[in-house]
Amino acid sequence: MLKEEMVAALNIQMREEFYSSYLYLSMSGYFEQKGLKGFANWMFIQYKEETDHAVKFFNYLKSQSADIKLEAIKEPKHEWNSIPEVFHDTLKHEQYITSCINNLTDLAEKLKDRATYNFLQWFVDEQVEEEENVRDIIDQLNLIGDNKSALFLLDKDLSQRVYTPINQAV
Ligand code: OFO
Repeated sequence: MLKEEMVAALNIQMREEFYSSYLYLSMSGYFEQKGLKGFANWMFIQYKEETDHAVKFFNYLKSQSADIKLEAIKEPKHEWNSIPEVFHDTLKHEQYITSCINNLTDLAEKLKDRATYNFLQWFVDEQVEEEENVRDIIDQLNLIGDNKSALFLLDKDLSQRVYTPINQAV
């Protein structure tokens, strides 16, 4: 059985994952509006993955017969000044999520909650990959600069990203 402090923290993290999905859906809408279909596709898949992350927390809480509390999700930003700004916001957000996961891991250690500690390891690995993916896009955008043809090619490349559902089971 999970300790109350851990249940509360996991519920908060479930909300943060839903907020991530909300934020990336907002970014996808922004790119759609700009006619950047590939960027929009990349962000739309990001939205779906974040929803999967939230459901993974939901299922874990459920498996532990814990109290599930869906909290209000704040409104995400919906206007950006440039493509790089969107990805810098994305990286900043993912770094924040990494710090949340690390704090949860610390809490699991403090409470000697081995089950939750093990459950969180998937997210620890996932965050490394998430941050790396965003940094790669930022690097490409830096190389591209004002080159419209290169931007067109990157948009084409990002349109190839395909959604692969994660295993939501715990
Ligand atoms: Fe982006 O990994 Fe969940 O939030």
